[in-house]
Amino acid sequence: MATITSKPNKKNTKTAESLQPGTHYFNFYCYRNISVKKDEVENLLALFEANAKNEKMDRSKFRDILYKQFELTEDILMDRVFKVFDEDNDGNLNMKEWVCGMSKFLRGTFKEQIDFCFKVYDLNGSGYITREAVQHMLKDCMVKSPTEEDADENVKDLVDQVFKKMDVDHDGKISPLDFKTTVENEKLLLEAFGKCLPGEKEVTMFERMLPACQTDGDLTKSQPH
Ligand SMILES: [Ca+2]
Ligand SMILES: [Ca+2]
Repeated sequence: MATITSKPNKKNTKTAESLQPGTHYFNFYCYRNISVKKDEVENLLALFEANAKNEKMDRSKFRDILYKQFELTEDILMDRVFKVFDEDNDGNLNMKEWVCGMSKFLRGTFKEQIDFCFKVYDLNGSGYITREAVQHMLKDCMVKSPTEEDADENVKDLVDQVFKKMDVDHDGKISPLDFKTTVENEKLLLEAFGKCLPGEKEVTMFERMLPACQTDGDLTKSQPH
């Protein structure tokens, strides 16, 4: 059984304090009017360190966490989530990218979630969600059709319907504003092209389990094979 042996250390405390501003994480919280130190960022950093080499987490370790902790399964979307986290685009996550990304991923406001999902669905990073991207993402979600031809036809119909709804300004691509306008009217469309955010239950379970990273706790599920 795998265990994480990262323990609190001064370096992490300092890094955690510098990374906390601007995130949805807390260094302190109040319990019955007593201020208690709650090292949320340190917990996140402990998990990071357990999965990182030379303070960098690679794509496969990150995907492992997405899959095991948050039940994301679509390869293409997991890769995009990684790219959205990887702000400097160097192919690895550093501590800041990890903490800021997790803050939005787990505790993002609705506005942050809209922005996050848009970036994930913008498969080629062009700043728009294209017809090709929608087709690609929806193809995997479709129920198997008897023939390839039927499948293509069904996807095409679906893409047409999507664009009728989401391409608000009818210019043939979904802009951030098109996406925001549509999702604000119909919240369920936030993850219209596939799961890329964790569910409430997964967030609760993850956050409950996270403090175990600060001790010799067992976090088997988040350990890569
Ligand atoms: Ca990076
Ligand atoms: Ca448009």
